[in-house]
Amino acid sequence: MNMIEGHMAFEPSSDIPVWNVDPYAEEVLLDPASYYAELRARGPLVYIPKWSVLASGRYEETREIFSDHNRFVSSRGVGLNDFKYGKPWRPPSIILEVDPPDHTKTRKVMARALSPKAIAGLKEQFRQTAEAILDQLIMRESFEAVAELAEAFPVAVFPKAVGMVDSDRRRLVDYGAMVFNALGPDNKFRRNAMAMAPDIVPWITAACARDRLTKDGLGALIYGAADDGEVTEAEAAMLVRSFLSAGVDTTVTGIGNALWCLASNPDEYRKLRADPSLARPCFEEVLRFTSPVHTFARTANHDTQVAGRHIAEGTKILCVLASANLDPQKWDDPEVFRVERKPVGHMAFGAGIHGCVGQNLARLELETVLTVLAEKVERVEFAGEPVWRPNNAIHALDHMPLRFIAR
Ligand code: HEM
Ligand code: OVM
Repeated sequence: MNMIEGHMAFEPSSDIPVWNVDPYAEEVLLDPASYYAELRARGPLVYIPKWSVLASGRYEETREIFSDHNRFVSSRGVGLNDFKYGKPWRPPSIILEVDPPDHTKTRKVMARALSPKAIAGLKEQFRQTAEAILDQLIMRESFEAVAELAEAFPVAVFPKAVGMVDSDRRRLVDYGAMVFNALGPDNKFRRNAMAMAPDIVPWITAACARDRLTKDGLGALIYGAADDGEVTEAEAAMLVRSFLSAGVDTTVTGIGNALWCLASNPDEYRKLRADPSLARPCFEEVLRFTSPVHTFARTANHDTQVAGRHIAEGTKILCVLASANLDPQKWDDPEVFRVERKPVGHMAFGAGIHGCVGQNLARLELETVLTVLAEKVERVEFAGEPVWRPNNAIHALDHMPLRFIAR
């Protein structure tokens, strides 16, 4: 068997166009717009020989693939490696990287811990933290918004919400970078991230233990499900690991990308400032426009078809969520950022049974930051060039000098 990046290499059906592109090349990850546009233009599915994968960049088919967990499974990994053939870099997630019936039980426990009711009590703490951070940034001539706001806010509120007794900002952020880079090929981004594993993985694993969590946090709700016999003690630790895998880098990226959207579109910021109740729709538009997770993969578990094209068992399909969110067949003027758009049906949180279980918490974080921003800040301006950070699955800023002009 001819393997490539841990999955079976294959010849595509003759009606699928072949495109010699590397979606994981640095220049594509840094500035993906033309890759997305050409991917959509070439067809509903394209074959990329470099990694022997299909890619789906149109809205309709990306949604179809994500919505059918029977044909397009997650248990063989949601990156390039097919877990049927190789050992994953870490024990697989027991929610993200499983199918029903395994998924059903863990999803229920996580959904309860992240329900609107469970997170309602976090609101006041989130607001106070956002106010304190923004009050201090407004006093500055300029600041580096990725470290000082996009990272600072989630790292201040999220580990505390989970109930972690000792948090470590650098390790939490770097673990997210590892988890998401690991979904791509064995390129320099993945290798650089994996080099941090010996330091970070043992720290993360230890941080998930019951006795390292307070009794009043989201982590304790997961261990409560272990007490009730819904999951085992070991499964509870794995679900807390899912919080730490999925809950930091995603919201860090969401805040950074939101600030980038608003600094780039001053007229749109003016609308948010005039009506802070737009914070929620503004965040949804940020998600559509700059999807923090640009790509998740699925594996065809049987021979099947999409858009009439044959797909063989074992085929890896890159589902390019960021491209689906810019598809002109679905969205009017997709390349225009509009805070009032209300982009119902965007794919930035996925779709179907694996759709982001943390989305209520992500929305609470972003809504709080954007509301306080609109209340306190007259204008958001670049104070230097924003620089993006290449990652095999995340589209995030590396640094972005900003200036806040107080109201
Ligand atoms: C799943 C995006 C925040 C926890 C997902 C998926 C996406 C996503 C696209 C679907 C994965 C798939 O179908 O393979 C995002 C974005 C976020 C965010 C863009 C922030 C802006 C969070 C937060 C948490 C979280 C704050 C935890 C508190 C999870 C978990 C899953 C998931 C555990 C797996 C759900 C399942 O497989 O059933 N997220 N996420 N996410 N997310 Fe989020
Ligand atoms: C996890 C997880 C969930 C969502 C996203 C993610 C790839 C990881 O359960 O570990 O990052």
